[in-house]
Amino acid sequence: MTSPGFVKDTDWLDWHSKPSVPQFIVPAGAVDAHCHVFGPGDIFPFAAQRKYTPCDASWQQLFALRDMLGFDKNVVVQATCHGTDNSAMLDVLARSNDRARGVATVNPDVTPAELARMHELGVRGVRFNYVKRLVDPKPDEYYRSIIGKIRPLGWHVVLYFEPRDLAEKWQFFSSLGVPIVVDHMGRPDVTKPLDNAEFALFLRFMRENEQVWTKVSCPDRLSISGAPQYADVIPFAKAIVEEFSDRVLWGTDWPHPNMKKEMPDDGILVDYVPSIATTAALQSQLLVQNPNQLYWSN
Ligand code: 0GY
Repeated sequence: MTSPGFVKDTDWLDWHSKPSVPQFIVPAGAVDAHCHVFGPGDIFPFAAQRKYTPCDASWQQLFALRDMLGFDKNVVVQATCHGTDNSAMLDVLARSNDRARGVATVNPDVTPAELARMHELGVRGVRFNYVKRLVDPKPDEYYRSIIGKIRPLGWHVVLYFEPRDLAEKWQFFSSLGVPIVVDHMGRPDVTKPLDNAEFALFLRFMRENEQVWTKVSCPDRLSISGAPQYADVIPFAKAIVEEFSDRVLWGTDWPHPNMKKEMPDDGILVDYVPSIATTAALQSQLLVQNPNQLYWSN
């Protein structure tokens, strides 16, 4: 599952070859709002500056998973192994028959024409990644100049950060002036009590900034207790879903980059959803209304 010319990392775990069919039937129109593609590397080479070399994970495999899990649509987030070359992600959008939207990674040199083409194909946001094992840090000005270019298109910024980054970047993140979507609840440390200071800061960030949304995704990345329940993550995700029901999104994170111990079963991840969105109304907001509003309304 790796193209000639690329050798995946020795500790790389491939995506699950036979995920289970979920017991939970997702509502009609459900969106997997966080997933990626990798290559295939012989068609869409991985970036020279990447921090990992993955297996391939193609649009055909993504769409097959979407259908098997019962989802209607995908939001494909540019994976860091592709740097700022968004070709693989844009190719998925072009093939999706309007059933996929994208989040790109761009640098400040991106031109209005390139952004307009991306918008036409279905891109609705850019991702700023603060996780240092994935990308090298950039100054605030780098990101501000990108925001100046995407604002006219009505796009949002997806932020991927860890708890200490929020404390450090609070002022900057609070001043972006465009909608923000935070990946994986800002990666809370679920070994700490629910009322821990870092998670309280994250809740405050959402309370004080009404344009901030979050993905209650990736229990597999956060959990110590593990599958299938991901019991230690539930209180954190459930608290967010209940307080910010109109600003939450959910996604599989397929093909699950950089999992080091165990590859999650995507069917089990779908079965986790009712434990954090406990009513049909919350499930509908999380999986249908919210992502459709953010990604398919403009
Ligand atoms: C995720 C998480 C990770 C990786 C990436 O783009 C990426 O490489 O997002 C990670 O390693 O934590 O959301 O897929």
